[in-house]
Amino acid sequence: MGRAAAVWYGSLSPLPYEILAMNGAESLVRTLLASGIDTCFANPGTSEMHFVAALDKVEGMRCILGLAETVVTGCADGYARMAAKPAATLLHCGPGLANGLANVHNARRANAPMVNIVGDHATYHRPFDAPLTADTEGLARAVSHWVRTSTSSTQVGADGAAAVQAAMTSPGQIATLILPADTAWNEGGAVGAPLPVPARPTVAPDTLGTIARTLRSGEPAMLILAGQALSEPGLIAAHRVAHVSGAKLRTPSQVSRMARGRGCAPVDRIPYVVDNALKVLAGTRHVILVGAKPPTAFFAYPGKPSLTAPSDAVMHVLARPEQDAITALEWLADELGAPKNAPIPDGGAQPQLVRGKFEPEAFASTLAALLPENCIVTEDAVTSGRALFAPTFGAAPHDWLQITGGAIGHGFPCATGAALACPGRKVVCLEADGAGMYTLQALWTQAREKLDVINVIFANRIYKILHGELLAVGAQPGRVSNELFDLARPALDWTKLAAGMGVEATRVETLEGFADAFRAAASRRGPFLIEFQIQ
Ligand SMILES: Cc1ncc(C[n+]2csc(CCOP(=O)(O)OP(=O)(O)O)c2C)c(N)n1
Repeated sequence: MGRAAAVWYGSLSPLPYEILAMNGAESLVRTLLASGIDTCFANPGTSEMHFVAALDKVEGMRCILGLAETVVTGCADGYARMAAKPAATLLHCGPGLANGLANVHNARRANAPMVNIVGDHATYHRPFDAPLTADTEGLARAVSHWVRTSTSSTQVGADGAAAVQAAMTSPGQIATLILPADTAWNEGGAVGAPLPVPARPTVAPDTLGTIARTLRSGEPAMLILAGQALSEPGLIAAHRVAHVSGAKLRTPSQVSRMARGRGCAPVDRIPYVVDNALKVLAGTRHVILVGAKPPTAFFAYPGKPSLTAPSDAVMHVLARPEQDAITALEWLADELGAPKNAPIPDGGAQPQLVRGKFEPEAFASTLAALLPENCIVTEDAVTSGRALFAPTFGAAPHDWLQITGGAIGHGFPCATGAALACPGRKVVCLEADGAGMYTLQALWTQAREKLDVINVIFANRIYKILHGELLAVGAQPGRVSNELFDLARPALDWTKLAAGMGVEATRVETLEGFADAFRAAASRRGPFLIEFQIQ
């Protein structure tokens, strides 16, 4: 292959080096690297072979194999939430993308940026309707903010740069680039220069003024905080607003990422159970959304409302998810005359280790006492996670990531991606056993990459939540429902499942056993799994 002058596509000036003549795949790898993407979670097939070969040829991209596509996409979500930039995923044709959709959906709900590269049949092969031919664009559109199919190797670099730009656009978007095999293997590739990312839009002064007046009225108000507002500066500013105005603070039932622990301003979430959510919001006259959506029940239940705020409450938008919520909150706090150092409420009593059987509150206190300083918690613990949020405010400082889109099977891959994004931090993955079975292959990736993750499995051997949901929708339990919600026949053995994927594991049955196992896992490096038999 002869040498050629660097070929650039885009408006920014080229990097000061010469690039060999290249195919489309190589131009894409170089484009991603030039745009700051250096991690690729992958599960490739034949149509992606040239992209894989390009990854071999070009240095700088960390490639991580996931043994199921929903592991790949869940890893990219966890990575993006912690790195605040996208990873690339590499997926195989429509079916590979389809396997990964559930966790792309969760990422989308978290406003996590993601660049999916989906290989597909060569353009001229598509009309023959070979077995893997699918409506790849259609599948991509269902979960992506931006979708493009490259049409020529000469365009692939520019398409890649546009995909990164779309993904990085506030508040973080899903960009899916479909790469027909011939656009990857044909020569003529040109590296796409990084495209400028639009700045976060600011909140209009009129909006700020209106909300300041509303808060001055003294009528009962609640700020619902999400996204950027749940970062440390966002929470401090929100607390100043609450301190001076008397407004209440809450998060939605699920948070994509929240700074928490001792010294951090604690804000509890709106409960999942509709009746409890209605109680929390009762009496609120003004609901002020800060990067959040109007509070909505997770599901409809006969006779219960969809919206959980009082029907006569006025809905205000202080900041849309893509807007600069931190500056808006700080402005509001200053405008209302809040002291800069308004006291931050503490996170409650010092957490204590508790002994005995698993009980949600007792476990929460024990976990709070054990969480390592500066750890990252990923939570997909379903019913076992319901009591964890507030009692862990008094733990050591940490970040808390939750499943945001309700598609269970998020915790393991999210933890895996977060650990890759933050190699110096311990990750604690709280996973329900039913949810864990969707993506347990992520344990293998943790072992392979020697990631510092403590996985805690709540082994109740049942789809517990569904027993409650059955009654909540007004249906009656019976033989079939009991059978469909049962995971005990045969019993899942998580210590063996983990061992089979190279992750050391132990089983505990008491809180003191859990504390011992957790401390031991926290004192060493590498992945570990604790199966907490709770039933
Ligand atoms: C992708 C996906 N499939 C199915 C469901 C429906 N679903 C919700 S919770 C649940 C079972 C949860 O059981 P488990 O994870 O063991 O938690 P537990 O209820 O026992 O706390 C299922 C199947 C879902 N939310 N997402």
